[in-house]
Formats: sequence, structure tokens, C-alpha cells
Amino acid sequence: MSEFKQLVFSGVQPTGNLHLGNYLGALQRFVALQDTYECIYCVVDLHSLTATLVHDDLAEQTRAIAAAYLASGLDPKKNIIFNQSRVPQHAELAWIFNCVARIGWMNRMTQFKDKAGKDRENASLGLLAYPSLMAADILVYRATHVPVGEDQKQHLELARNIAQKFNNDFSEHIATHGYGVEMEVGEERVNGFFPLTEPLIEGPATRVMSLRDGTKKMSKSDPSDLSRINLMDDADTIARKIKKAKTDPEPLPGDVGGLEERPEAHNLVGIYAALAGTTVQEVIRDYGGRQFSEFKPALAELAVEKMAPINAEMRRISADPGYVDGVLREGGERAGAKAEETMKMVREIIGLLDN
Ligand code: AQP
Repeated sequence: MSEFKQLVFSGVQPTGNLHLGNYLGALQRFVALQDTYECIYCVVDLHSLTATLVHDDLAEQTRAIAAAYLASGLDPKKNIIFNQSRVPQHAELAWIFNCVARIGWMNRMTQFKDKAGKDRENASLGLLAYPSLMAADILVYRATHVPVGEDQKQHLELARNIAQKFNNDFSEHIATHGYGVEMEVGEERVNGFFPLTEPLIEGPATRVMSLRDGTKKMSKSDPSDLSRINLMDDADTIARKIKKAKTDPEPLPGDVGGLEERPEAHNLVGIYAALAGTTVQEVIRDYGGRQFSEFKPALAELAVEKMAPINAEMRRISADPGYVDGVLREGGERAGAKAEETMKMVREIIGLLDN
């Protein structure tokens, strides 16, 4: 029996300006994977409704994320690039997964706890069910690999739990229809309809931290703009934010172990390594023992060198919204055809009348 075909899926929400964390944790990785995998990259606009239901500029923000994908180097011919809401099969499968997943699983999600805060009873049902839609985004293509930042690890584990429960609950129906695929799970070989998708959380910047507080994730929703480098920041702004980045008074350590307990230093070294396409070890080899007054200007220069072309390309692409819409439309058609293939089988497995 055949194995699942290797396929990469990932997405970014249109909830504000993209920052260096999104770029290093996600976009830069997406670009690296396009040469070795078949890839589907989505602007997950339905997810953004869990943050704010009413957006005045959702279409603009959706285009901006797509422009960032293209400006970072994703090829719309090689990959499928589209926005989630164009393919209603995502929401259809999410509903089925809402009936597979357990409320207890959702309640344990740290992102839900963080975002709902103290007033959980007043959070939207969509915020609680978010990981179920994320599982559907991935599994409607039966994707095998998902490049994400560290913050999404728990959601990926939940997607695996959902896939496994669906495979178990419907094992007889899956077998009756002959839709099972063999896969390796640990030491065992098992048969199922959905793959147990692997997260790809790799490289020196899987969790880029705030420039103002090395213990907090760099985030679009941080009220301080100085906490992050936005993809649309100009060279002066990037340099100023790095200069103002919080650090401690010690020089950089002579070995990597010396970065433990120094979150701000660790963060800046990780950012440097990811931008330079090298490792934290190599950065420490070059800069160990140097003061931040030397390291920060080098980091600023590197960040400007890497980000300026992306920034310029984003501006160029964004000036032609017709082009971006065309990419998303065409990608949506290709994605929709693949998603419908899966959903036809899912409807049969479940026993929904669909003829
Ligand atoms: N700080 C980060 N470091 C590394 N990767 C990150 N990602 C986000 N922040 C970091 C990765 O970027 C991808 C897209 O994220 P998203 O926009 O879908 O969702 P998010 O994680 O909610 O982004 P933010 O900036 O943190 O937004 P808010 O402030 O709304 O919570 C994902 O792969 C994510 O891992």
C-alpha cells in the first residue's frame, strides 16, 4: 500500500503588519522548502476573524500577506498561494473536526488561554475552535509537513490528535471504501485516512522574542512598535529599533552556553544567525567577547541588507492589487480542486448523502 505523498502546507493570518518573527519563523522557511517539496501557502483570513470580527481592511491585509509571500521569493507557479475563504472545504472539514475534537483538548491550548485572558466566558467560540480550523487547513490537503514557529507546536500536536481520532473512529468505514494509506507511527505501521502531520520547526529563529523584553514573543499585537521589526519598516527605523533593543551590560559570551539566562542576548544572536543563514555557534565564534556597541551596528547592517529588498518588492507588488488578486484567484482554484478530492472521500467515509 502507498504512503502519503509529501506535501507542505502553512499559513499566516492577515491580522496586522508582518514582523521579523513571522519572516524568520515562517516566510523564510516557506521559501527554502519550495525547492524540495510540493507546497501550499495560504493567507488564513478566516482565522483572523477570531481576533476581530469586524475588519475595515481585511481585503487589504489579505493582499499584503500575499504580497509578502511573493516579495520573500515564493513562486506562485511552483506553489499554490491563495486565501483560505476562497476554499469553503476548509470550513466544512473544520465543522467535522469540531465534532471529533474534545472541548478539554481546546481548553488546554496555551494560545487560547493567553488570548482569552481572564474573561474566558466572553471569548468567541471561534477563538476556542481555532485549532480545529487549523487542523482542517492542513488535513484538507492531507499535508505531511507544516513549517511553523515554535508557538504553533501545540496546535500541530492537536491536529495530529484530531487526525488520529478520526482515523480510529472511522477505521472500518475507511477500510470499506479502500481509502486508507499506510504510514509509520513510531515503530509501528498503521493505516489511516489522514496523515499525522509533522511540524517543521527548525533553524536558529523558531521563536523570535520582543526587542523590548527577551522573555516575550515578538508579536503583531504588542502595543510597543519598538518591540518588533516590521517588514515594512525602512532602513532608518530598523537601525533605530536595533539600537534601542534591550540588552544586558555584559559583552557577548565566548561560548553558546553563556547565552543561557541572557534572553535578550540570545535573541539578538539568533536573529543574526537566521538572517545570515548560519548558526548561533558561528555567530558566537565571530562575536564572542565583543560589546553590544559593536554587535548591534553589525546586526542592523545585516537586517537592512536582508530586509530592504523584500520591503521594496512588497511595495512594488502591492502597487498592483490586480496582480495579487489574480495570484490568489488562480491559487484558490487549484487548492479548491485538491480540497474537494479529499472532501468527497470524507463525506463518503462519514456517510453524508452527497450525490
Ligand atoms: N515571534 C515569532 N518567532 C518565530 N515565528 C513566529 N511566528 C509568529 N510569531 C513568531 C510564526 O509566524 C507564522 C504566522 O503567524 P500568524 O500570523 O498566523 O499568527 P501569530 O503566531 O498569532 O502571529 P503573532 O505575530 O504572534 O500575532 P498575534 O500578536 O496576533 O498573536 C506562524 O508560523 C508562527 O509560528
